[in-house]
Amino acid sequence: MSNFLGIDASTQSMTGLAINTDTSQITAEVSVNFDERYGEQYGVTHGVIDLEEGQVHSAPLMWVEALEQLCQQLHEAGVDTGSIRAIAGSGQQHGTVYLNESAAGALESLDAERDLAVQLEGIFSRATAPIWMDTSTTRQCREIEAAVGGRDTLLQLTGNAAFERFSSPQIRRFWQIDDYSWGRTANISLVSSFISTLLAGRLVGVDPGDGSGTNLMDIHSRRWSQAAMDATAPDLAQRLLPIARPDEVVGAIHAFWTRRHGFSPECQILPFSGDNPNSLIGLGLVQPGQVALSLGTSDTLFACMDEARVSNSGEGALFASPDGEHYMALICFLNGSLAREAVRDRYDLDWDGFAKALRETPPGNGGALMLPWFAAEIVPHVAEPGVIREGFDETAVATNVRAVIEAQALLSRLHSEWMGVTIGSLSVTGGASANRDILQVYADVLGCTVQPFETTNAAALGAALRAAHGHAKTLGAESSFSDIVTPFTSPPAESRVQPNAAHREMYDRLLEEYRRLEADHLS
Ligand code: ADP
Ligand code: XUL
Repeated sequence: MSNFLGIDASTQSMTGLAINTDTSQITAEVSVNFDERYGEQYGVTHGVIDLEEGQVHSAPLMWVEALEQLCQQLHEAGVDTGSIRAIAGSGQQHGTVYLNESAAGALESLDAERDLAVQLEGIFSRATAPIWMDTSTTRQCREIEAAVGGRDTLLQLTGNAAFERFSSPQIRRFWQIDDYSWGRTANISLVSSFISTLLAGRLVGVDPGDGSGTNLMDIHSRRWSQAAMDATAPDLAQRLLPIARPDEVVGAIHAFWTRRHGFSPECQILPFSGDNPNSLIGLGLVQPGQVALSLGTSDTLFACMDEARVSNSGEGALFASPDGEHYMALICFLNGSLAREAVRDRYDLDWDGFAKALRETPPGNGGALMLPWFAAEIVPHVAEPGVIREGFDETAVATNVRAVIEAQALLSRLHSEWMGVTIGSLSVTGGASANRDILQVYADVLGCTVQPFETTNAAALGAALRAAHGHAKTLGAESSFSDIVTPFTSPPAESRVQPNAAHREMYDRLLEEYRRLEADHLS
């Protein structure tokens, strides 16, 4: 049997997802919720510790406990851990784990008779780990950008300007505020590489996917950049392991896991990556031009790109794809369901009534255009809420419904231009992807097929698929990522929504109108 495991260490929980590549099935999915199990013990709420003044941390020892608990739950769910051939994984991006010089020895000599957490409680030089929700490092962001020669230099070098949540500003701040503990720090892991380290029983480096969320990796060579490290903290190179190849096994699982949790000694560990880069694989985006849009509370767009293009206006993040070859862009529109619900509720509609209004209004909406900033927006940056209507007013119910959806589709087209990809297909996930009338608008505006995609946990699935790919490589089987992901990531053909070619030119013109309207209001 060809069984593989993906582990996703996310903010609020740790998930294990097992797949069988012979039957193309997800065979198990279990999750450890941090608040439920460890809320009191580690002082976490929603998985995090609020240290105030923008400092948001979590507890790495809690993740150690959760990993053992996850194995327990896999057993309870009937998973034969002995049949798992390889494990890859995913971590919330950017978070940093600080280890002292005892870590390597403690990991190597793990004893299967004792709890993991008891054996590892002394390996940290910092008890807590700052995570992606931490916003306390604005000063450090500016210092780092200045030290490398400016924001644009850092952007071109690492793919991203300095963001508060990224690892480099977090590391710099730690060095600045706690010189003593910095001195005791022998190694810095990310959340992803910390979990792979626990499984391998030795220090494992990060992959380029998660490395690109640090502001420390040269996005073109996929190696640590000396200039970025120098701009961050002294002697950082000694504290970071070289970046690992995402598709190359780092070694077998440590004997602790075979003796205590029944894994096979042959079970291979792959480098873990960030949750977003793993989701790219789990959504099946392994060819340039494949794009996914999650229509959730906010709308998040993921794209697979052939080159490392950057967003000069800072509208999106750029990461290396863990397929080892491509890049991914990620942009977040805050006004997603938030805006759709505001319109629905304003006119006392339900989702059926909302869909009916879309069907009853003409594509192009008779020229009515809306800037749908019901709340302050991330992309494009809009500091104050304010909805703008051109060519209609608030009283026209159905026109308002179509205007908000056409605006969202036009915005996703406009603000993905920097990626330089022609959107060939769009997979949609999230609550609003159930609404086929919304999907028809996206298909027409973007001029591509739209396919709804039911995901369980795209990051954990992507990790399991990466494990299958890495394992195939060790057998000398050159299977492409497309071959591996397709059976797991292809929605049925009949669920696809096709674009209506008759509207293409009209939407091309409308895009230009929309560009002008947006520019007028942002200037
Ligand atoms: P999140 O993961 O951000 O919590 P979900 O992906 O679960 O969000 O999506 C939830 C949202 O989906 C709800 O807030 C609701 O606005 C939206 N939704 C659910 N059904 C429909 C529908 N038929 N049409 C449009 N939106 C819908
Ligand atoms: C991405 C980001 C989050 C985290 C947690 O830049 O900060 O998506 O990866 O999921």
